Amino acid sequence: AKVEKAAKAAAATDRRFMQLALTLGRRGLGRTGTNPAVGAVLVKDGVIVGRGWTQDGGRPHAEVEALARAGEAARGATLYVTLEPCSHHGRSPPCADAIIAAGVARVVSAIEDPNPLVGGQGHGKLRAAGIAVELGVCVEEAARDHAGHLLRVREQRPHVVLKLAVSTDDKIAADGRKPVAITGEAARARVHLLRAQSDAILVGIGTVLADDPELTVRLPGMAKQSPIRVVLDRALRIPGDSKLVHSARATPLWLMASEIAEPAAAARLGAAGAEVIRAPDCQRTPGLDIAAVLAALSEKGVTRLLVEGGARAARAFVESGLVDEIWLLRGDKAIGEDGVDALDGLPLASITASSAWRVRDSERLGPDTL
Ligand code: AOF
Ligand code: ZN
Repeated sequence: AKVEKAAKAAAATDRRFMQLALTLGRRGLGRTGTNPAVGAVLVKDGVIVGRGWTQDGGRPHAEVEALARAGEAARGATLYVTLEPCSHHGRSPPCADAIIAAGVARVVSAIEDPNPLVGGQGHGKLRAAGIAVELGVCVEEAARDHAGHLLRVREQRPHVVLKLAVSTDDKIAADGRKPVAITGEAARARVHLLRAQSDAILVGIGTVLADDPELTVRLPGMAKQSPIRVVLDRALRIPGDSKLVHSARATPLWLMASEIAEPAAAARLGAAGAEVIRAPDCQRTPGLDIAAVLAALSEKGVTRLLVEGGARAARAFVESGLVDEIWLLRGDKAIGEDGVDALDGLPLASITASSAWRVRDSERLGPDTL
């Protein structure tokens, strides 16, 4: 019983330090390019001697950062890392080699890196060097944080989050698409944080024409963290004097267009700083082929995509079956029957009452609920 108790305590300690590593890794979300945002903690005799996370642009890697902080103290320490340390010579030398050279005694990692260049070989290398390796601590959390990387490698598409802000009666705008304030300040701040943690934000052209949004991150101290803005604009209808086009030189603007778009429009928008990306139209419903759009975005390095509306884009994504998470924000006011349905005629209950979806978390944000 004593042995069992000690093992339980050790497992709890491992989970606690892994949770810290996960928290550190999240600092990099939306900032590491195609690289996963990894977190690492070095612990010796119960004391944290080094912490690190994947740096802006994806390098240095988290482990190297933690090892640099720890210096000599890394010898004999335990490394907690949210993803298998790399074993390949990429744009940086393998983390596994650095871990071995530093004399780390034990490595606890959450999940394997599915990158075919790594895929178990990182752990293999460490074990071969006599390091105790333990895999599988906080698997679910790590898989969530690294969902963009996992899907990029396995399915060549980004992790897709759909944000919906609806009234009590499931509307997103008033009659005639007039925008109305649905949620309050706390919800707004949360959405901006979600934007900052994404590689790209996507909206449909209808939303651009109705709202003229800017789709940047407007949080104190985070102005530089605006993700790429993407518009589903198959016919290139975006106005040259829209806020998106105006700011295209400061923050990237990608326009997803099909072959029906005029080359002249593409040239004009390109000259204004936007990038036009061609994608095929959907065979079944009017609009672009969502799977093809996602493949194109993945190809260009997007791993975490936030879909922000409007109703048509939201419906197209839901119907594509390629939405991984929905952030459903519900305000405390009703809009009335003439308002615009959140999913363009598809009842919201087709999600909220469907067994294909489950509620993971819920939270109050001022007068609203998430
Ligand atoms: C790690 N630690 O913090 C991250 C890793 O091009 P490179 O050399 O930067 O390698 C990129 C790959 O390394 C990336 O696709 C993923 O498999 C892994 N990311 N690995 O050991 C880290 N971010
Ligand atoms: Zn590495």
